[in-house]
Amino acid sequence: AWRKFTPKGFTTSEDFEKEAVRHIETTLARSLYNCDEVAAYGGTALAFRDRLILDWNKTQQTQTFTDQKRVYYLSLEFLMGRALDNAMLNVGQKDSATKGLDDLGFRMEDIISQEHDAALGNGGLGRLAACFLDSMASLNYPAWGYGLRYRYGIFKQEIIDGYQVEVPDYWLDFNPWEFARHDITVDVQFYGHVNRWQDDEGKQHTSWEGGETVLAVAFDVPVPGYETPTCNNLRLWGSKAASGEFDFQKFNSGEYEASVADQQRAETISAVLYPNDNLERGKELRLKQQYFWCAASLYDIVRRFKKTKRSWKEFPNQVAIQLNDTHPTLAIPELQRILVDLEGLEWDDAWNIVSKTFGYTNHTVLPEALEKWSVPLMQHLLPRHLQIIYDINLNFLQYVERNFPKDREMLGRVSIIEESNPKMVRMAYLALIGSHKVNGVAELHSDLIKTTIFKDFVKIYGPDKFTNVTNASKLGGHDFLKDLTLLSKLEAFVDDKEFRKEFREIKYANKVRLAKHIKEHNGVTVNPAALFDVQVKRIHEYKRQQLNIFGVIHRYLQIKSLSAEDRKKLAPRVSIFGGKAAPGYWMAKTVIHLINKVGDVVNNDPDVGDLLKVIFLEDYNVSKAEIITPASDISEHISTAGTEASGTSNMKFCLNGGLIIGTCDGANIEITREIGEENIFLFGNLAEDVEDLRHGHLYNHYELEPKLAKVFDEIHKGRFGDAGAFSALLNGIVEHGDYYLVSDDFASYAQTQELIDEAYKDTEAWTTKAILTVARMGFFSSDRCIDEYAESIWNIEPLVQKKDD
Ligand code: 26M
Repeated sequence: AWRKFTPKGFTTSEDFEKEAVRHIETTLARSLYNCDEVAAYGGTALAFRDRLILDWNKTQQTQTFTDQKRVYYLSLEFLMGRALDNAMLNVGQKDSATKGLDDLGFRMEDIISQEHDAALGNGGLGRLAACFLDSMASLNYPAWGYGLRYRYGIFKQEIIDGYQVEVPDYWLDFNPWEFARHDITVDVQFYGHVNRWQDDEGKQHTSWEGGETVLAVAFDVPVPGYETPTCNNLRLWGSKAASGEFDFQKFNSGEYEASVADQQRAETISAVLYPNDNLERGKELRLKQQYFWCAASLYDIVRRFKKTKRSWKEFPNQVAIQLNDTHPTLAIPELQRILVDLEGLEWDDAWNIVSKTFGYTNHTVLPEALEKWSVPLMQHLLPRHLQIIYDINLNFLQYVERNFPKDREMLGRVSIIEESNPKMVRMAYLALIGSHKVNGVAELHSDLIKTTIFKDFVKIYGPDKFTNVTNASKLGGHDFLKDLTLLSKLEAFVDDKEFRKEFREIKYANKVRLAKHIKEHNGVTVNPAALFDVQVKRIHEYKRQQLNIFGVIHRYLQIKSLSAEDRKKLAPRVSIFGGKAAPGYWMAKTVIHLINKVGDVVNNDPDVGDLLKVIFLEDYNVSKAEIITPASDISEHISTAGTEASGTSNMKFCLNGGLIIGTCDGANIEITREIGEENIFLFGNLAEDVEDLRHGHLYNHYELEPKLAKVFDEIHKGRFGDAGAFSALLNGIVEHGDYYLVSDDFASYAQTQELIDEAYKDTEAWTTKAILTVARMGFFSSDRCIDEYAESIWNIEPLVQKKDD
């Protein structure tokens, strides 16, 4: 609606053309007569960028003048995908541009696909951060994101002979969406030593001296809201050698090579995104990334606050900082250091400010994902921060001791320092102790953290420090409907014949589009009338892609056992997989290999034909998700109960008119509550039973589920290539305790898949389920989610801009 009052820039296809051509000829210095799709993309992006920038400047100016409380979202990952389509959707005028491009001889779809994904994230956590930025802008919250400007995002995945191969993702060649602010820099210090002294009045001082300095340079990315003039900022830090270190000292003293090496070492900090998802490996460079980014962001936030000349007491009234998992936890001791060492506040006054400022979101209970850093490493890299962490811990443990004098064991359990060899800093405890609120990301998950990893802390702080904010998703340009508040109105159309027909036609068209993609990329012809069964997400044992592929093999064996006559009664299915394995995660890579081998056999078996196809889609990412998600009939969210904190693609699939098969885990439970249990296919053991089942595996003899045993026999016989390649995968289940309960859940899974086959045959009933699902998903809008954070954690208000004159 704001657009109607603020007709800046072009509003017709002719005006768009003028702007795009001007940029192609001048900004890009390309002559029109050899204008290719790359240049047309550049011209289009720059034309829309101009419109964003005006809003962006205005928004930032208004936020500065109004000076109300702001929220800073600290995340090492922002999985943004492509920006142009989003900019067009938010600014409006996509139709003018489409028409204009058509006049110039281009198709909008081809131009959009020229853009490189901004793939600065691994999976759910990074994608959530991107959705949050979008909603914070759409709802007019004064909010900034802070992250790292990786030169290489998540690797590109190639599948060669059925194996994953990683290729670097260099994405910055031409990025019109970032603005280098070479004048906005921060010196970030590493290593060195701590100095303590007393001044003339006897006051203690502490300073951190020596070591090396790396320069953080700001790169700003505009974040436009949907149908609002608010345009927020995402500030990404790039690392550079601090001048002085490079050009003067060493360069002039003839140490040219050493100075180049210094420069490269500095630039290495922001060079690459660590490609682990839910796994912590304790690498020094990762810790350097974390401190570099926390220090630069905190300096920037404090600098902005100091310009207002307010007293330090007011800091938490002006600033909320949200920690996206424990990755930014060093921001806590860093703010304490700034206040005590640099600004001269008393420890307790400073700590009061710090712990009112931060909120911490936990995204996982998997033990291997909980961040711990070795004390010797921290001592070496961040000597002053380690001292501060010890002091925070001392104060905390004294408080615990006073309040729980009888429970001596508790002190060791809740200490920030784990007394192992080497000693370790438990980042989740530090994040919790230094924050005023801790939240989980779905109801079950928020309950689980209170009864497992943070159990003692509920006793210490009481339950009110802990809360739940269920994750959510954003509806983008390719989705069924754009306005989630209108979703519920759909329910009234569930019996409308015309609507039902159109609904099915859209789904079918989306499946045709995906079938075309599969033909082009996998060389396999799939029938768009078949049931499309999709599992796309990071490959991880807890997400159980192995359960899915074993189910596919089971289906294949069943088809093979039937007569040609009986086969005709079966429902045709396409099983579609996609997702990246962390490069060092061998079990996950084995699962990818098995899926591809099964595909080779099944897709070329003339007995099977259209009844079953198995597809692995290479390099699953945000822009591919835009093609895959709307084309699914069923998607799989089948983690071992209690392991998937929330999941967000489950919501995305439902919002796009697909049904889901899932376990009682993460947000699946709340999705069920919203859409009705008759509209979802749930199966498997419950979270409360998992511990006992695992225990039983370890201490009693256990039998493999019989149908699964048959599947394993066929793999052993070499039906899908050399069985040796899969022995670790099978042995984990047969001999090593089946930690993820694949066998325990197999019968229930296979049976539920049969129910799905039957349900899909009844097109009318299926359509009803799908429509009701979409209509009842309003709760899972990221706008709702951000309002909850704003109200219950950040205590901030929207800042609506005055109408332009
Ligand atoms: C840690 C150390 C070194 C390198 C990388 C990491 C790391 C990176 C990403 C650890 C965890 C990371 O992400 C975890 C994640 O994506 N969690 C998911 O968060 C989603 C949003 O809340 C949830 O929906 C998913 O259930 C949860 O798995």
